[in-house]
Amino acid sequence: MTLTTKTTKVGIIGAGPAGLLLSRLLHLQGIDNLVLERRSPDYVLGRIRAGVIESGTANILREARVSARLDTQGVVHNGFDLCCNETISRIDLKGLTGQSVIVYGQTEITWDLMEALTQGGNAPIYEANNVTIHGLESDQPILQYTKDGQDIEVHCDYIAACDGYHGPGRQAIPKSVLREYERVYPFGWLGLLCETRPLKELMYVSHEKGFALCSQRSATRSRYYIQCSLEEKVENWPDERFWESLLERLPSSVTGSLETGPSIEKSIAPLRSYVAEPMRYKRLFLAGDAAHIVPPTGAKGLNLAASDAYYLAQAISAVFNSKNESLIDSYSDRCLKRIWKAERFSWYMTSLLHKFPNDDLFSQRIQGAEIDYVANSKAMQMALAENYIGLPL
Ligand code: FAS
Ligand code: PHB
Repeated sequence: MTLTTKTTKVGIIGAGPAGLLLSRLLHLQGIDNLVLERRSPDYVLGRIRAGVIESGTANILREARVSARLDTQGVVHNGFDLCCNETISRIDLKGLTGQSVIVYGQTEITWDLMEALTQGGNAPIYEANNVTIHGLESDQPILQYTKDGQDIEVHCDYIAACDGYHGPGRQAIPKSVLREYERVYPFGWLGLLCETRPLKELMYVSHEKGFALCSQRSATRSRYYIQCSLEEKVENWPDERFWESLLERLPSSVTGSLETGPSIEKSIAPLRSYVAEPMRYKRLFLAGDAAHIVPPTGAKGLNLAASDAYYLAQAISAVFNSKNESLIDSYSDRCLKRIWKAERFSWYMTSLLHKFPNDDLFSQRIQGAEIDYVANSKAMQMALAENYIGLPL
């Protein structure tokens, strides 16, 4: 079989938010790049994930000139509710920080980025199989892949592994170099998407039966989650059982007005905190879930993927456009400072609001006192709010 050879400045693995955004930002800086995605565009768009966009992320998307739908269809949220039993405490994001978040689905951001790349003549290569990384010890690392029966290799100046938690990028860093930090939570989230009118604002609930979250995608599309055990299977959760479990966890002032309806998507996601350091090895860079995972309780996953892509695009642009390597040398440390603060906040929100099966009575009392403290302390609510809207880039 003949081998086809291509060259590019930046070879990007993965067409999720990190890879697509990095490709778009580099393209706008006139830096040639190529995205290799193993799945089809429909498969990537079919993954239902994040929903809360930090103001910093919205500004990055504006800089990438992909924010037209975000700015017209995204729903600005000035606060959210924290509930425990029948007590509802509103965290007034706007009043406490002067900033808001935007509710706009990750699927829509992915679509906006795919559309912009295609319009710009830089569409990802989808269904690129068996992507492997070679020559990392050289100045011209190589990505190899197969497509339509063809073996292709891409000679790159840099490789960006935006290939998520299970991708090959992180595996290419020698074990002697890589440091991994992990916390696996003893529960997951069962999520349901439906075409119903959502609650006015997001509602995070701590309940003896477990955590619940009422979120949304638009004025007519809602997203709900309930904490579930890791042994659960989505096929054992008909819609009726999901609604019953959700409603019993919500305050009675809400259950009467919550509109239920048939699910259009249902899935279970395990929760973990994970960080891989460093996020650079020679000419290989990690960005997004390839380097870190947060439990979704803090709504940080997608936003961290965006800030990694933003920092990496800045760093690579400085090399090619200003012959300045300082940003690329500090990329990993710069990302990790932000990542670890988001890991802390996501761990805190998860520890605050979920039922931990093996918690002793003392831990349960401490958790109750923490929730009560947050509900009654402006200082604690300010700390929550400044993390939720996103720490400065
Ligand atoms: P992604 O995983 O999105 O993208 C990686 C891409 O690389 C994928 O398209 C994959 O197909 C591709 N790839 C992998 N291996 C490859 C290979 N060998 N060759 C080529 N391509 C390859 N975050 C929130 O903020 N809120 C949420 O509610 C939330 N819910 C989530 C639910 C689930 C089930 C999961 C898994 C994550 C959730 N997240 C949530 C986090 C999520 O939004 C991620 O942070 C975000 O998708 C990260 O984007 P990427 O880093 O681009 O990784
Ligand atoms: C969502 O809408 O999917 C969502 C919102 C807030 C979170 C997690 C998920 O903290």
